Amino acid sequence: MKKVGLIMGSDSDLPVVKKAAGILTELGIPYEAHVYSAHRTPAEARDWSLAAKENGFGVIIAFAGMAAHLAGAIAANTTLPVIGVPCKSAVLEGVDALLSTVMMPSGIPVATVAIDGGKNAALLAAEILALGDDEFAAELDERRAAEAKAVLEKDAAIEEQI
Ligand code: RP5
Repeated sequence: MKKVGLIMGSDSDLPVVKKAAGILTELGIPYEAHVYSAHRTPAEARDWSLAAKENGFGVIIAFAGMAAHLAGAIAANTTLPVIGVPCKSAVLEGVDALLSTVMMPSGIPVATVAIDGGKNAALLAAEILALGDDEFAAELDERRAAEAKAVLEKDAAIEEQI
């Protein structure tokens, strides 16, 4: 299976990155994580993105806060699917990063998930990889069914209490 690249703008984004890494580990998807900033280390972010496809990556998840240009800067250098995760900051609670990540000009797409949405980013990456792997797609269907069952069990438990 192709790898997922987890690129964060700062090591302060690590708690959100770990949410994604946990899901990828559960699903058996190989990944690599790096700290490359669109602003502080633009050359490294560019070089990694340019080589990502030939280095065996299938999807890239970019995590950044504040004036978050990382996902767009990566997407500018590859046609691999790029998922952007806006990370919460102290001042504007992540709305700054959400708008910076989601409002890409046409031509360079970034699939943006919720603020601090590391888990959904990993699940979306898994669904993209599953497009070319029927067996893995069936695993994702089973996982979804198990989660639905757990919700219905909670529904039954609530009905007994109220
Ligand atoms: C962004 O600035 C990073 O992605 C991080 O979310 C934010 C703050 O970075 P630090 O000042 O904590 O390194 O580039």
